[in-house]
Amino acid sequence: MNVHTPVTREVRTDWTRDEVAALFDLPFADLMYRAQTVHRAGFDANEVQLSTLLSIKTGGCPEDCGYCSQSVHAETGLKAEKLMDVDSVLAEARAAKDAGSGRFCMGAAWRSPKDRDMPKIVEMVKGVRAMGMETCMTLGMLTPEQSRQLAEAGLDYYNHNIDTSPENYANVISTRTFEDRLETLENVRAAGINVCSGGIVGMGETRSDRIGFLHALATLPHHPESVPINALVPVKGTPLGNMLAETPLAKIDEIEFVRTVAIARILMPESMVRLSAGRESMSDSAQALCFMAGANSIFTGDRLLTTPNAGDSKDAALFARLGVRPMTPAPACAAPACATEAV
Ligand code: SAM
Ligand code: DTB
Ligand code: SF4
Repeated sequence: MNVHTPVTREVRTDWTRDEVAALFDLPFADLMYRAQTVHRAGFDANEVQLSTLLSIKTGGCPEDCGYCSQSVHAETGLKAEKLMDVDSVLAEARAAKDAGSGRFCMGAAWRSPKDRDMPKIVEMVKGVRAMGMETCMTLGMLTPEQSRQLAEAGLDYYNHNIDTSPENYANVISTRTFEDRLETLENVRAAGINVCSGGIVGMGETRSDRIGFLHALATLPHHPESVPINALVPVKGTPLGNMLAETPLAKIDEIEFVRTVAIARILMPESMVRLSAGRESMSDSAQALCFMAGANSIFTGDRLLTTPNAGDSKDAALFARLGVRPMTPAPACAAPACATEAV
């Protein structure tokens, strides 16, 4: 691949690893040119979609994800809490809507939801949707039946990240497999819910892992509608947070992060690419490069799930400097529930 290879916005699920590797090898300006061309063919390059996160069930998670503050295996001192009540969740959603957010993403520190939790979860989805916001949940692994229940409640998106390459997965998480993740993604897709799936870079992985990670996403039978690209938020007391504290040079180079975003955009031209966790420690210039590379969504507010986020006033200032507008109304939703109800 070189600057003369034609740039197309064709949606392909047959990308080869060699093609992804060739994109990573491009000179930066050529890569940005390709990403911009693909991005501008499908989106308004000055619009960014806003989503807001809420941790509806914090801490005490039995999984051992090496990056996560909420794992019982980590020593982060985070206090485990019970599932929030529906009214408190709806009050937070209302505040997010009033602050201009279009999508409300509710996250739970579970391996998978218990059937006894489902009625409350369903009420949360219905309540947020009734406010006219898009809904997203991330609750861990789902069965086909749980996926069906969430689809029936009107859930627009389900977030379930593949996190890293198949070959690096066991270095990061040992309590489930990459295939377990794919199985939930299949269940969600089969239920007709839009898929949100991405991962984390900056965990000390190799470029080959970043290639494998993006290749795995781009060769799913359907590209995820949303692709969150997180930069690791190093949390003291987690294996990966401790690793970064001991070897600061393992921190991902910002240019390599921007490359990862640009390649996600090129491989999945119709997906929303979200510049997710990690913005708090990123320079404005690096964020601007990510938007130029085709990122067109962020998490707003001053908190992600358990760690700080850039915050609304910082984002408003950045948007003003860049001439970026929040995407309103929310992009058309393809979930079956959207066809029947006004959003
Ligand atoms: N328990 C559910 C699960 O794992 O699917 C949902 C919540 S989990 C916190 C959602 C995602 O957040 C993870 O898959 C991971 O990609 C991301 N994440 C968690 N901790 C992070 C960190 N410290 N830095 C960056 N991303 C993180
Ligand atoms: C995703 O890819 N990133 C969000 C969301 N999906 C659920 C979570 C980021 C979590 C960052 C660490 C924390 O705040 O605990
Ligand atoms: Fe649990 Fe999700 Fe954190 Fe993993 S990422 S420990 S599954 S909350």
